[in-house]
Amino acid sequence: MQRQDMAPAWAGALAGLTAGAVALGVARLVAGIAGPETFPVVAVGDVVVDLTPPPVKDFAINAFGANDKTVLVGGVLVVLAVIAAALGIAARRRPVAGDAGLLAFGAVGVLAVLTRPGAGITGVLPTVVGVAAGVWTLRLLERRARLHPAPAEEPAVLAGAGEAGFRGEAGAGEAGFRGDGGAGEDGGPSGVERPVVMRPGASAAGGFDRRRLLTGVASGVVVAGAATVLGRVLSDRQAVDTARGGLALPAPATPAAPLPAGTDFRISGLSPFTTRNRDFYRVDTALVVPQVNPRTWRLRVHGMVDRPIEMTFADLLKRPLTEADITLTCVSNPVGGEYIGNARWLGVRMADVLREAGLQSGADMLLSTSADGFTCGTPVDVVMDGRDALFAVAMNGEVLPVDHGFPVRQVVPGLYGYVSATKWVVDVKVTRFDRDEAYWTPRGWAAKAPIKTQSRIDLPRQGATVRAGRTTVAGVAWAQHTGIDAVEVRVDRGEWRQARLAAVPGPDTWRQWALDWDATPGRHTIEVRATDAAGRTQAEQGAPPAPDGATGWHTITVQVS
Ligand SMILES: Nc1nc2c(c(=O)[nH]1)N[C@H]1C(S)=C(S)[C@@H](COP(=O)(O)O)O[C@H]1N2
Ligand SMILES: [Mo]
Repeated sequence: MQRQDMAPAWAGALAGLTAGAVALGVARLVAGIAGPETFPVVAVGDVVVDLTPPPVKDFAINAFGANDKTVLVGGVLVVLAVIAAALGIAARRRPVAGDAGLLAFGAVGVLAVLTRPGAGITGVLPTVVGVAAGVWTLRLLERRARLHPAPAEEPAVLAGAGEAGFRGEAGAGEAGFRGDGGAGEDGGPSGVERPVVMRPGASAAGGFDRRRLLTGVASGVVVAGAATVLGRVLSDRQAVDTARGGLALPAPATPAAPLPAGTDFRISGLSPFTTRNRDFYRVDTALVVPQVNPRTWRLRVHGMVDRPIEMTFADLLKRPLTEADITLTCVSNPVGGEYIGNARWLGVRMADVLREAGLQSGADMLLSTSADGFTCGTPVDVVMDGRDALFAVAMNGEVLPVDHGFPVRQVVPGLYGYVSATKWVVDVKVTRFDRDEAYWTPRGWAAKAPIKTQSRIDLPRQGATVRAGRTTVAGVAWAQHTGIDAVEVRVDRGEWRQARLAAVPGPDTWRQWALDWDATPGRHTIEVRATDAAGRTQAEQGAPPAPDGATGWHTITVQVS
C-alpha cells in the first residue's frame, strides 16, 4: 500500500528534474569562470568521444555531420533528465536515495573533468557546487511537495491532524521529504483546515501541496535558466579573449609611411601624438561590452546595392589591408575635453567593399549596425571620396581591443564617432538619409556631423600654478581630413602669437603645437585658436556639443608665482 505521506510520482519526477536543472545551471555558471571545458556535461561528452571506438565515431560523424557534438550533448542531457526524474521519484520514499544519486553523478562529472588534459583541481568546482545546489533543491522541493496530514475516513481523526499527522511515524533521523513540518507551518490554502471538507479518495491529488511544489519548481527553473545564461555570457567573454589572443595580424598591402620626424614634441604633460590603446577614450551605449566571436562574425552589406555581400572575418582579412593614422573625436567632447585620441588603424577600405557590392544611384547613406543594435548613419560620398575610411581590425599594431569594437569597427576620418565609427559592426545597409535614421538622430543630434576645427591647451593645466620665467604652453589642434595650418595663442587678451607646429603624416590626425611664454607673476588667462588648411579659423562664439559639436576657444587661467 502506498504510504499516506508520499507525493505522487509525477511530483517526484518534477522535483528531480528541477533539481537536476538547478545543478546543471549552477555548474554552468561556475564553469563560466572556471572554463567551459569544466562544465561536467561537456567533460563527460569529451570522455565519451575519446572512449568511442573509431568506427562508431565515424558513423556518428557521417550520420550527424557537423552536428555530432550537439547530438552528443543533447543525448547526455536526455539521459540525465530521465535519471534525474527517476531520482526524484525514488527520493519520495528515501530522501537519501536522491542525495546518493546526485552525488554519484557528481563523482562521474568530477572524474570526467579530472581526466581531461590540462585539468586543474579548480576544474571540479562547477560539478561540486552544482551537485550541492541540486541536493539542496531536491530536499527543498521534497519538503514542499510533502503530503499534508492524511485525510482519513473519519473526521474525528482530523481534529488533531495539524499537530500530529504523519510526523509521529516519520523516522527521527530522516530529513528532507519528511523532516520538518511543511503542513503544520504552512497555513496555506490547502493547510490543516482543508482536510475537513475533503472527501475520501481526494487524497492522491489534493493531499500534498501542489501549489507549493509548483512555485518551488518555477523558482528552480528561473534560477537554472539565469545561471545558464550568465555562465554562457562569462564563457563567451573567455572565448572572445582567447580568439582575440590567438589572432595574427596580416601585413598591410598599403602600409602607412613611418611617422615623419617631429610629429611628437615629447613634452611632458602634452598629449603624445599616438594615444596608447589603454589611454584611448571610450564612448558607447553598451552597458555590457558586446562579446563578438570572430569565428561567427559576419558582415552583411546590402540595401541599395547590385550585389549584396556577406563575409566572414577570414574573408575580410584576405582583402588588401590599409594602414592609416586617424584621430577619432566624439561629438560630445566639450571645448578642452578629453574625448579625442589618435591611433594607427589597420583595415579594409570601406570604399573597396562598397564598390564591389555596386552602389546604386540615389543612395547617400550607409546605415551601419553593431552587434548590440547601435546604428550609425554615414554619408556615402564621404566614404567614397578617397579618404581612408576603414573597416578596421587593428589599433596601434594590436588586434582591436574588445572595448574598441573587436573584431571589426568603422573609422572614417573627418566625421564625429557617432556618425561614422561603429564598433562591433555587423551590418551595413546602403540607403538614403530621407528613408532611414540612425540611433542618435531622434535623440537630438544632427544626422550629419563633420568634425569642427578645434584646439586644446594641455600644458599648463587649467588652474595650475606656474613658476615665473620661461615656460611652455602646448596642446593639440585638429581638423580631420582638412588639416591644421596654424595655431595661435594669446595671453590676457593680448596679441595673438603663432605657436610652432609639430609634423603630421597627413590631414587626418591632430597636430601638436607649442609656444614659449615668459610668464610674469600674477593670474593670467591663456586662449588658443586654430586655423585649418581650408583657411577657416575657429569661431570664438561658444556652442555646446549638441546637436553637432562644440565651438569656442579653449581658455585656461593659471597662477604665476
Ligand atoms: N557599437 C557602437 N559603436 C559606437 C558607439 C556606440 O555607442 N556603439 N559610439 C560611437 C561614438 S559616439 C564614438 S565617439 C566612438 C568612440 O570610439 P571609441 O570608444 O573606440 O573611442 O565610437 C562610436 N561607435
Ligand atoms: Mo561620440
